[in-house]
Amino acid sequence: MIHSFILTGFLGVGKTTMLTNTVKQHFSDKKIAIIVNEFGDVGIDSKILTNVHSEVLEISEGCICCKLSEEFESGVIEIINKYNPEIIFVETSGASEPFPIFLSLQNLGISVEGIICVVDAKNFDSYKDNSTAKYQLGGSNILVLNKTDLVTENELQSLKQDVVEIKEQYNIKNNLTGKAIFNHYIVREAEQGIVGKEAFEGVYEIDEITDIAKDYKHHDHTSKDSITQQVVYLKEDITFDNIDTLLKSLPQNIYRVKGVIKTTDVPEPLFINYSFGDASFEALANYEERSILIFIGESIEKDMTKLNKKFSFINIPQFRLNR
Ligand SMILES: Nc1nc2c(ncn2[C@@H]2O[C@H](COP(=O)(O)OP(=O)(O)O)[C@@H](O)[C@H]2O)c(=O)[nH]1
Ligand SMILES: [Mg+2]
Repeated sequence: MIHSFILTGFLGVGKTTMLTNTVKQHFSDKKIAIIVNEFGDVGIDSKILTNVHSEVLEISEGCICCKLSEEFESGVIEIINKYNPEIIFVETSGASEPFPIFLSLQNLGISVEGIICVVDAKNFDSYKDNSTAKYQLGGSNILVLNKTDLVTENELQSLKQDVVEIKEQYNIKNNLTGKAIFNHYIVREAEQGIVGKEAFEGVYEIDEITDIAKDYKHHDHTSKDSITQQVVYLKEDITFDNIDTLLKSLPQNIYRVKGVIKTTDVPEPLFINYSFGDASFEALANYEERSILIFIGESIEKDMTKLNKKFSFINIPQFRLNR
């Protein structure tokens, strides 16, 4: 039987980092395949991940939890046929809930060993009121508090209380019996997504939770805090300073920016990873395409109009990755 883990957690909390830094180490004796569905991704995570893992399939667009279950399921079948993996890791979009993906995997006869919710210890307060973030906690059974390097011990303890409180409140329940679906859950701490192997072991008996969610109600993504994206090309003569200015000028409701940019003053193309005010840059060889950025956040339309004017972006309204 094929086993699987689902990685959930809000935008930019460190899911890909965990896949890159931990997973391969713990499962070096197993054949692993990875499926990534970063919200509105432009194929960037998979570029990073394929440096570490050879079997990466990207489901590139939209939110697998609501629209794409067919595409997701056929993607899983594709990766099984191609690589015959023993374990599949699914990194879900930061804007989706894990439970429908859990059901899809179960439909395909794949055993789900754990649903890992990565939490950003530093930025949890900025996103904890988002309804998707709450359901991500409620729908998981392994909670990993990541980015612990960015908070004090006291902050970490109070964060843990907040997280557990929300977890308890949003813990998904069997509609028929009213009982919690996960008989127990664990909380772990991590830095750069590094967690011990025990976090992946024997958290609950999956058999207990088959058939539970026939009436599962997917919550409404069109609510006011639903998450949207905008993908843009950049003009060619941008400098590194321009990018810096751009990132520093972003409003708080734009949580996440990713992309690959070519500047006039840094020789190599740079992979940009921005979340909640912090940006990291990584040189990316072999990127031949145009500079592209994706902005993700809540109600970002007006802000994007302003940014578009200021930085002369070229909007790509219906972005699709060419595969
Ligand atoms: N300081 C710090 N930064 C982290 C940690 N984990 C991830 N990051 C950074 O957070 C950003 C988002 O991480 P990523 O794994 O892409 O998030 P994802 O959207 O959940 O997949 C990247 O710039 C990472 O380098 C951590 O433990 N500490
Ligand atoms: Mg990611």
